[in-house]
Amino acid sequence: MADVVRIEQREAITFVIVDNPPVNALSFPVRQGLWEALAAAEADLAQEAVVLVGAGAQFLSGADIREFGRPSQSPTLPELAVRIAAMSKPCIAAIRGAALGGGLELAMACHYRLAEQGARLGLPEVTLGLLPGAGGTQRLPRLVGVPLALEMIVHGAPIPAPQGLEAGLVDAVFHGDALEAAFRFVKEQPTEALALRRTDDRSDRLAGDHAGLFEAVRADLARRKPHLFAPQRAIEAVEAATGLPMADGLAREKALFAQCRASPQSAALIHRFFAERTVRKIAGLSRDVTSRPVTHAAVVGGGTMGVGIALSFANAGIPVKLVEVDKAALGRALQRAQNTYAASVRHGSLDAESVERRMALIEGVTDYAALADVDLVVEAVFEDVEVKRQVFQRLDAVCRPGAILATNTSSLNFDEIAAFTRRPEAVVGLHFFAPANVMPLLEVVRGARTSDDTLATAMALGRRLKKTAVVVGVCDGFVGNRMLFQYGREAEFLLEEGATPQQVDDALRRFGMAMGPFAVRDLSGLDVGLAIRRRQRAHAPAHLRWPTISDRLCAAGMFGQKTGAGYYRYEGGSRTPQENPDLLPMLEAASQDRGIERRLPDEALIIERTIFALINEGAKILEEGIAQRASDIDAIFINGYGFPAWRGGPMFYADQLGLDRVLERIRAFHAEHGDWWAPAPLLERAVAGGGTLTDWQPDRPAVVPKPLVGASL
Ligand code: 3H9
Repeated sequence: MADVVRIEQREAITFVIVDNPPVNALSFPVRQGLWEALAAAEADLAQEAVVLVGAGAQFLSGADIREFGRPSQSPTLPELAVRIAAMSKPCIAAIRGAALGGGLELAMACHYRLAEQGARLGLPEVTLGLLPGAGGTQRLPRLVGVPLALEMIVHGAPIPAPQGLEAGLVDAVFHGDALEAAFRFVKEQPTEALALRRTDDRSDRLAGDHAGLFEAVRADLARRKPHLFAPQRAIEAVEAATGLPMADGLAREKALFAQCRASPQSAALIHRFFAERTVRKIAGLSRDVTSRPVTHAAVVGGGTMGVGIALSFANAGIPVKLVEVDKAALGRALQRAQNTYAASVRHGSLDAESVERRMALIEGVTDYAALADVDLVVEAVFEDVEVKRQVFQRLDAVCRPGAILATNTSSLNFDEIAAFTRRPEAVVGLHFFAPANVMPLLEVVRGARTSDDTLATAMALGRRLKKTAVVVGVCDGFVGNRMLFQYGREAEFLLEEGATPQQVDDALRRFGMAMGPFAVRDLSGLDVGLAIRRRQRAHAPAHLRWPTISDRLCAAGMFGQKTGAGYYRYEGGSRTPQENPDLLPMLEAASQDRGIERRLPDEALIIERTIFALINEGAKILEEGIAQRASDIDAIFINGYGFPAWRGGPMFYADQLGLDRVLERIRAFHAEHGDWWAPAPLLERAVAGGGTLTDWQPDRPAVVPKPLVGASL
């Protein structure tokens, strides 16, 4: 038997222990080991019950996702679940940590389930573009009823053990050791032998007419997540449980699972799963590097961004000092924090007690001397290099040696900021995305002199703040904003050529973007980018032509939602975009200035012009070493820019489309629209060599900080 599964016996109980670090995924050797262990327990006449447990922190975290895409090997998970269900001796799952996907499916095939108080039980397959394929869609509704089963399977969120107990998913909740709890459970049963209580034979929780519920869930999904393939198939599978005998239901589940597994969405979502974990691997960082503890933090600047960052710390349980220039500004900042929490209470995502606890972690201060003992400070002041100089020099003077100084700059020269201090090795960029307490992305900027332990500390902090932290090198806009600039520029050019904001936004939303580019600009304020655009233009080659619509709107005082008009009009403080009648004359004037006749582009062209601009810039960023790998760029776009996860991110999407096709269009755009579209050499080479962006490996081991394009920005 494979040593990832071992057997221990205590009296007449066989414990089958899965020990497959790090998370007890059900890889082939585990399945094989389980199969053999079950057979051995069945054959041993002295043994009366079998307990399934996981060694380490998790019970079983589901199928080994790395095996998807390879031919399946018997015993498969569905076979194993059927084997467990048919055991002639009672099987008990004793769950500590996570019982997810195939892990919970095996537990549901068992005759009894016990869960530790803190355990989490779920079927998250839809997050991988799949549905539960080892009987989960048939057994969960039999145990907990159709409404909760649908909820868990269609949305994929795990439930805590106590809720599982209430719902009938588990039979008892325990504290402490799983083996001990299972032993006691068996011994304390009133009859000598536990009944073989098979989930498959149950139908009581399936009773009733659920047609209306299925239709409502279908319609809700179609409205809220219109692109997603797997959740709709998952509904069909659960529906089968209510109308078909077990064996037929399992067959239906198998067929629907196969459809999902073959879908491009599943490939993309699995890519996303690994991308979000691979970001933690920093090439060139010695294994000996350890992160420093961050027990006390500070944020300088109580604007929207600074407060959002302070809230992130408080949400993670880290005491944070919020620095403002005077009492009045501090009062406004703390009020902003309080208001944000009050909104969470209104929406039901936080209770008043948690708010009180978290607010108590935020201490407002106006004197930098209060920062003498903090471990890390995040600067979030106005984007002006002189202001930053003053802040960093003061921080450098008051903060203890070894304290990390981080900047949230999104557009200034990071290395220049680090050089304002006598500790550039302890300076790192922490580029949060607004609203910082909500958005899951954190770009961690590694400057020319950032030390390895500073970087490791920043990455570990990102994880504590529950962010997807991605290391990026220094350049104008880092990874995300630099790529977004190309995307936005093309979107604006499309307007000058004849499109309307609505048309472009709708096309990109149908493509799957969370919001269209013009709605985003109106939300963040067109004036925000004005200074950046001016600076970029001053340093760009003179022959490049720039779009003019944003500037025309700004000149007319239309900065977006905050002024009631921008690319759209917003009536009476509403956030609902309506056509802005003042825009059309600007669009016409821009077209006239360029001497072009306005014509509506088709949707495919809108997508290619914007998304391929992202891809081309992404390939340049990769080659420059600003991002470590293509999947890091994908993680950035999914977590920070509303790129559809089910397309896997822009780089994966390019690979899926075929890089030759992408390059052909980029070359055509280059010929038609000029140098903005100069094809990335990496793309040219990947096409010539038949490679993909996802598989591309840099020649050098780590993110190499690059000097900024142009002079000091
Ligand atoms: C399924 O079960 C299908 C069935 O219905 C039907 C089949 C027929 N496989 O997340 P972490 C790796 S679909 C392979 O940082 P944590 C992960 O890549 C499956 N590898 O840990 C990382 O590797 P590395 C349904 C996996 O403690 C390392 O483990 N199940 C798997 O923060 C640590 O991961 C799921 O979707 C896996 N299943 O969180 C559960 N899981 O160190 C997916 C993890 O090289 N897993 N790895 O970067 C999770 O949600 C979390 O990993 C878990 C632990 C909560 C378990």
